[in-house]
Amino acid sequence: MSTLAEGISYYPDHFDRPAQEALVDAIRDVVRVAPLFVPVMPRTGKPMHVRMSNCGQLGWVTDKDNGYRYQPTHPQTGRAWPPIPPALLQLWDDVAGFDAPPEACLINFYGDSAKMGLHQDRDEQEFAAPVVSVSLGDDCLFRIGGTERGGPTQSMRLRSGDVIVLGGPSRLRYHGVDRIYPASSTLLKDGGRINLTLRRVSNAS
Ligand code: MD3
Ligand code: FE
Repeated sequence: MSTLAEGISYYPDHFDRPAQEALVDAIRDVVRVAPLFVPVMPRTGKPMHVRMSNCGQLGWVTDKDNGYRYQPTHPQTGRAWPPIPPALLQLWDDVAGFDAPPEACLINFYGDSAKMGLHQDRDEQEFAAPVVSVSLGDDCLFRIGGTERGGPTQSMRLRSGDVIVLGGPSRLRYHGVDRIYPASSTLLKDGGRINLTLRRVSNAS
């Protein structure tokens, strides 16, 4: 583990190849029940580049009319999200440093040309809990700034199996994904990148 800044712990190659394959299998089981959907931005209805799904008691969704929010059901099927796979609950216990378990696991799927603009994660009530991110598949160029829009940013390449924990004063930093490096990994047969983010949404205390 290396500390990249206050509240940012980086675990390069935390999951070995067999563990990555097991995670992909678990996520494939999730998306069979809770299919990937194309999220659209509030008001404009502009589609995002990634496709998304969730597992856990709550999932992050967005649409034109109702905006960003967490809800217990899939926006298209109306079904409850599948449970978070045990290996990811174990990861949270191992690295989050937060007592209460995660309630949501957001699944982002990036195709070769997908990216995600700089944004803050602030749809949760509980900012004391970190966000735990797992990268699977192709490498990406991840960018992180400060807590104000327009400040300086730093970039780093995230690789399959990497885990990064964003907490403390870094919890509200701007961040995004500038690009994917197509075919940089052989993990996903059809290419692309999966990012999993484990989140505590509600305030237990
Ligand atoms: C820094 N996902 O789902 S994960 C997101 O790779 C999101 O799909 C990106 O941003 C992805 O919201 C980045 C790393 C990450 C996640 C949450 C953060 C970095 C963060 C919260 C605060 C600061
Ligand atoms: Fe984010």
